[in-house]
Amino acid sequence: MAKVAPFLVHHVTPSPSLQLHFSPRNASLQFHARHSTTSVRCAVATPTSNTPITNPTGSQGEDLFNFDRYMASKAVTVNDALDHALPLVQPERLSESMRYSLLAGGKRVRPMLAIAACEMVGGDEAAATPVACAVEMVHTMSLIHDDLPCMDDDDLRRGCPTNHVAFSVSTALLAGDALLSLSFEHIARGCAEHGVPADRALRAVAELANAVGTGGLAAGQVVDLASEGADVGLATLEYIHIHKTARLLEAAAVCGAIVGGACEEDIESIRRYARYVGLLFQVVDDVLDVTQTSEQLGKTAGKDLATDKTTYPKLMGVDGARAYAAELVASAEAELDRFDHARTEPLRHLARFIAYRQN
Ligand code: GRG
Repeated sequence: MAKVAPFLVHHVTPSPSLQLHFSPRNASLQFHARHSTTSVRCAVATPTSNTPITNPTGSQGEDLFNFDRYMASKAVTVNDALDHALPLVQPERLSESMRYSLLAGGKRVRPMLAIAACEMVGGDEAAATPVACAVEMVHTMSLIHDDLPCMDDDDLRRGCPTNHVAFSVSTALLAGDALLSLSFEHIARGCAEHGVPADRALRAVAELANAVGTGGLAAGQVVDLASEGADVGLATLEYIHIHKTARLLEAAAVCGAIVGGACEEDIESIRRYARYVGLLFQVVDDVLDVTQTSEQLGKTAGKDLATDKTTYPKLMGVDGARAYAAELVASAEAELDRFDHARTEPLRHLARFIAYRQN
């Protein structure tokens, strides 16, 4: 039924030689951003012995580039911009519900991808912020909908009751819908305000729209739901995750590159980088589900096992999934070799951050 993306086929068998064991880096960071009505707390967790894959170089702290500081500064920018993008308006129940999930302190990985890609190709943070926020709005919508009783039926997200538990199923559904439409409005208005040429804004809208619908989230979710209880193989699993997870990360990076004025070759390298990172994200997510607690994850842990869901650890074993993740980091970083090395630091570190994250 489903096809594995051609450029990923050679990764299906993980290489045992990549199962390296070095000390993980030991860095942690917490920061708070105070918003008009909502307190947002984001944390970069300190790796523990349950690290999904270990960092073979430990290099995140060794060079001059400080990824923790970069990430914290971008998250503050994005949280402030999201706060301003979504004021409390009438009817308050709808915007409260949207703000509840949007400002609930996610890792902001997708916005950071957009901004870092834009900066790597010579654009600036301000130009990328509207698309970065738009992608986070889409991501938040997908989380709200994913948690609904008709989908995953979850009651814990980012350590808090899910949107439909805190509000109601109908309000959560509408909050998701409203976030989706706000995302496109935000690109149109925000790009114009920041002097992003209209043709770039239009291209970013098309890229993001494709990642939401038949080219991404909705397609992946449909195949995922249809696969429940079935004996799913690696090709279908890869299809689901490339669409459900990787495509939105890809759109984030590509939209950042587009508004930053990248050439076609650079956009395509960034697309491949982000797709590897997106798949990596899901492989790590699957490993975390079986190695971390609900408290550490801020969502229900062990759910994949409990529901007998097909995951990378189930198909490859936990060590096999870790080795596959290590290969994906290497492939992602290789896509950055064509760019000036210093400018690639944020995206290289971001790939490693996703690989070694704890939640
Ligand atoms: C309504 C058109 C339409 C589409 C929605 C529900 C759905 C279709 C798709 C589900 C997509 C989904 C929830 C995929 C999982 C992606 C994923 C790994 C989420 C976790 O991302 P993190 O770890 O979360 O970045 P935080 O909380 O840090 O933002």
